[in-house]
Amino acid sequence: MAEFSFFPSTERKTAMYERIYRSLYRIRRVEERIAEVYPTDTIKSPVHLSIGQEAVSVGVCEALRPQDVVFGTYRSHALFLAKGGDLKAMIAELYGKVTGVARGKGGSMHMIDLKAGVMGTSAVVGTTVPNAVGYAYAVKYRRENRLVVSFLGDGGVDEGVFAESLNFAALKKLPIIFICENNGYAIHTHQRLRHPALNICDRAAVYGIPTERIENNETLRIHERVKSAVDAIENGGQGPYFFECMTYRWKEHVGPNEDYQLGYRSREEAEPWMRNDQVGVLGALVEESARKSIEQAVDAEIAEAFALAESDPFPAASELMADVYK
Ligand SMILES: Cc1ncc(C[n+]2csc(CCOP(=O)(O)OP(=O)(O)O)c2C)c(N)n1
Ligand SMILES: [Mg+2]
Repeated sequence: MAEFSFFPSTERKTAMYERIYRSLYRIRRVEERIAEVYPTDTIKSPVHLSIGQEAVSVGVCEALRPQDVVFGTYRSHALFLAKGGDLKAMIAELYGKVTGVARGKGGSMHMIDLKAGVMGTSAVVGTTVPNAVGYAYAVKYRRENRLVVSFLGDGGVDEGVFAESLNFAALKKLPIIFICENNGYAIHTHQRLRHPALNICDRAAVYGIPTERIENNETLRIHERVKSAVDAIENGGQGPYFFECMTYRWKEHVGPNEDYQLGYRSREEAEPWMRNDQVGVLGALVEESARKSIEQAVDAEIAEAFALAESDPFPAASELMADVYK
């Protein structure tokens, strides 16, 4: 894949670092607030937190244009926010309120914001991969100026539909970028116990798709590499591209707590990832007064979103069967 080849000016770099820091900090604080509120049982949805994995969504979305669209997994708070999804509607959804993204009926795993290009996320592992490929097929044949990004976990690779989708995307040379967030685990099962060969890129490469594994969860590196693929497609090149982004989930699979006591993984394994915390790394690249004003504004925005979600109404009982397809 071509090396990334633009050298941003100092002002552009400062603005970019501030934007990326704001996005990382905002996602982290939103999920920390969710974790704080969760034990009160006012949030009426299971929550799969992305704390520790924010770099992937933020690095990728910084490379996208507003018209580009994303499809995600049930662990998509970070993706939803990084792509510009409406924070108030997201939090209201977690509370089951009618002002939520799915009018309170979808919960945390079913995020959507069509205006922002978040086309949908799903509780069923692997299902949004063919959705994204189908969308990319339509984009190509309607000659639309946009591209599609399909997020999946290392567990999504275990679904048969992964192979079918990559095959079709490669065959039709679709404008799609696959982002596999490899956090090493599907629930409590390590990749070593599921895959005889650990390099997921090798699986995508058999379809002739250009692939790249990005180690170390570094936001700027992820951004730089994905931007080169976005630029290549934008400049008339063909997709798909496939990135395997190595990352790590700090909290339990589902819920607000840590789970190192369960024994399927150790805190020692997590520590190097925590030392490389991207919120801190990017925060150190932003001048202190700018950083403080970003943090103040974000904290106020989050407080308002949670307060509104608490006071907003639940859907009326008469809405129970509305928008339900069977
Ligand atoms: C089709 C299907 N099979 C099984 C499950 C149960 N399940 C929920 S999450 C999960 C693990 C997925 O792991 P991964 O894709 O790596 O995502 P991560 O949780 O690590 O973000 C499984 C097997 C499911 N939701 N859907
Ligand atoms: Mg995983």
